[in-house]
Amino acid sequence: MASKRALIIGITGQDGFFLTQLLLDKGYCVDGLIQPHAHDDTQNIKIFLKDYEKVRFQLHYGDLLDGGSLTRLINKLKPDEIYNLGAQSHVAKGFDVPEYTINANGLGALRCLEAIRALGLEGKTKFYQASTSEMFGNVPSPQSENSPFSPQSPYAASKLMAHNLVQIYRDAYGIFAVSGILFNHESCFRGDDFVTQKIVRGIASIKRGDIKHIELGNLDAIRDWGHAKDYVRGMWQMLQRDQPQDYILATGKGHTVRSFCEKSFGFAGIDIVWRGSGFDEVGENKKTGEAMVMINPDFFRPLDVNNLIGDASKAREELGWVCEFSFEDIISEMVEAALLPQKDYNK
Ligand code: NAP
Ligand code: G4F
Repeated sequence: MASKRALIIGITGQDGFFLTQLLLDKGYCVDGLIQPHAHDDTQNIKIFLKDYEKVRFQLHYGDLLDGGSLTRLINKLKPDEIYNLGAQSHVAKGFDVPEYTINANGLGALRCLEAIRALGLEGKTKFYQASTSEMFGNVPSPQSENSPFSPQSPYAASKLMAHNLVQIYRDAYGIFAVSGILFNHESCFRGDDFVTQKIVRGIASIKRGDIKHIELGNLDAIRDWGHAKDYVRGMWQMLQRDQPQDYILATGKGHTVRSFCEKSFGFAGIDIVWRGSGFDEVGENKKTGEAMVMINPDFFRPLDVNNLIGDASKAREELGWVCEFSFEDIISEMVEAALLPQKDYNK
C-alpha cells in the first residue's frame, strides 16, 4: 500500500517537530510548509532532511497569509491529511499585533479550508486545526467540550474564528475537519518566550552566572501543562476516526506559574522561598537569601486567563488517548535541556 501523505503547516514549531517524528515513524511521506523567511535547514527539523534525504520529507515555501501559495501546494501534494499548526501562537504578542494574529490564525485556517473545497478534495483530504484552551477564557474549570467559549485576547478570538469555521466547513461541505482543543503542552523545543521555557532557561543563566534573577508577570495563573509528544499523538488519533469530531487534550491537573518556578529551581538544586506580595513578591534562594525571581509589571497582560484545567475524558474514552509524561517529567526534561545547551536533542 502506498504511504499516506501529510502536509504540516507550522512544521518549524514545537508541535511540528514531534508530529513530523511521529508521522515519519508511521511510514508517512511528510511535507512541511515553511515561511519565506525560513531556510530549508531550519532549526529543529533539519535532522529529518538528513535522515530522510528528501525522499519521505520535503519542505515547501508558503504562508498562511497567502491563499494562492496554500492552494497551489495543496493541489500539488493532494495530501491525505493536513495539520494546521501554523499560528502567531504567543498570547501576549497577540495584543501587540492583533490584526496579524487574526489574519494568520483565523483567516489562515479559512484559506486552508477554502483550498480543500475549491480543489474538490472534500472526500480525500482530512484537516486538523490547532484549537486552544485559551478559547475558554475564564469560564470555570475543568473545561470540557461542552463548556462555553469566552475568549479574552485577540489570539483566543483568532483561534475561535478558526474553530467555528472548521465546524461550518465540516457541516456545510462534508470536509473531514476536526479541531483539537489543546491545553498547554511543553518540551525542550518550546519557544523561548513562553513562561516554562523562560523559567528553565533563566535558571540555567543564573547557574552560569550570566544573570542574577528572572523577571516574570502573573505567578498566580493556573495552567494544565502536558508534554507535546503526548499531544501530537492525540492529533493523529483524531484524524484516524471514521467520523470527524472535536476533542480536548489535557492532563486534568492544574499548577500555578509559581509552582512551576519552585519545582524547576528545585530540579536545578535551588530551594526557593516566597516573600512579599503583589508586584513586591520575590522568590528567594532559601540558602543565600538572594532574589531569584522578581515581578516585572511589563509581563502582565491587558487581560489574562487564570484557571485552565481540562477534562479530556472524551479523548481517553473514544480515542484511547493517554498521557505518558507527568508534570515532573516535563520539568526535569526541560531543566536538563536548559542546563546542557550543548546536548543535541535531535538525536
Ligand atoms: P509554535 O512553536 O509557535 O509554532 C508555530 C508555527 O507556526 C511555526 O512553525 C511558525 O513558523 C508557523 N507560522 C507562524 N506564522 C505563520 C504564517 N503566517 N504562515 C505559516 N506558518 C506560520 O507553536 P506550537 O507550540 O508548536 O503550537 C502549534 C499550534 O498549536 C499553534 O497553532 C498554537 O497556536 C496551537 N496551540 C499550542 C498549544 C501549546 O501549548 N503549545 C496549545 C494549544 C494550541 P516560524 O517558525 O517561521 O515562525
Ligand atoms: O507560557 P504562556 O505564554 O502560555 P499561554 O498564554 O498559556 O499560551 C500558551 O498556551 C495556550 C493554550 O492554553 C496556547 F494556545 C498558546 O498558543 C500558548 O502555547 O503563559 C502562561 C501563563 C500566563 O498566564 C502568563 O500571564 O504564564 C503567565 N506568565 C507570567 N509571567 C508569563 C510570564 N508568560 C510569559 N510568556 N512570560 C512571562 O514572563
